[in-house]
Amino acid sequence: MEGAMDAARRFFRLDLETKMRVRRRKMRDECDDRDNDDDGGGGKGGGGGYQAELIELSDKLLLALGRSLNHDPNGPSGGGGAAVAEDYFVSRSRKPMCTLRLLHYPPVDDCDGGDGGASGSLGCGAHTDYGLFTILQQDSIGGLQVRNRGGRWIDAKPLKGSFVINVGDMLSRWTNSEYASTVHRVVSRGGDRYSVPFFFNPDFDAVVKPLRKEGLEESERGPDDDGDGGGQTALEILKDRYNGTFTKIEMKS
Ligand SMILES: O=C(O)CCC(=O)C(=O)O
Repeated sequence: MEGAMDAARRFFRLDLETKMRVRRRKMRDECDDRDNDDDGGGGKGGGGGYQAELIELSDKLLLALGRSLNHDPNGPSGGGGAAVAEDYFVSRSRKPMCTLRLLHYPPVDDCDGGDGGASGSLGCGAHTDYGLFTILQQDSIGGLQVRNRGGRWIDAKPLKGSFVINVGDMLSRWTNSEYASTVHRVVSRGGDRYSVPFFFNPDFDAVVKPLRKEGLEESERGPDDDGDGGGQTALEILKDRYNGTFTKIEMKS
């Protein structure tokens, strides 16, 4: 873990010209083909050991997700919600689209305005992540906050050796909001802050459609009860979201 954080600190100390030479890959090229791993363990997505370890952790999370949604329709609760096989998500994430990002929040004078960020400097405004989930490593400075169901901002205090896992919009959509997207933001605490988010998405061609509908028998569903045109692939969803974001930026400038 610390190696990745050190890499972030080293990277942001480089001069601008050197940093600008680092090119982003296309989303589709960020797949990590773990079934055909011919590059020494880091996967085709690169990022070396740290990314490979995060993908291993992601597999565990995917299995836990499947397990948690593996409701037994004949069980005491009568099922309810989605019903999927335990390996539902893991089997659709064999070549996941992943992005490892290094972030630096330079210090700001204004800090959080004394009101927890409502009027002061936000390092990163309130948002939800687009994808399935994000495994986030933050340094000890703090400032990350998540919004609870009551609308209150709660500090996600840095705990040594821990990750924050944020549920993304794709998982929320897929699970019919059984897992709700995590609304989060970063308020400035004054010092330099570094974080390393790892955005995890399933295979580019995984079809994402609300599970409850998919779990129903055809006869219960009605002839065309999808409402979402049969679902979109993960890549289509991400492209739509990125295109939406970039359109907005262009209109502002
Ligand atoms: O830096 C952080 O702690 C959060 C980063 C974040 O929210 C994001 O990159 O989407």
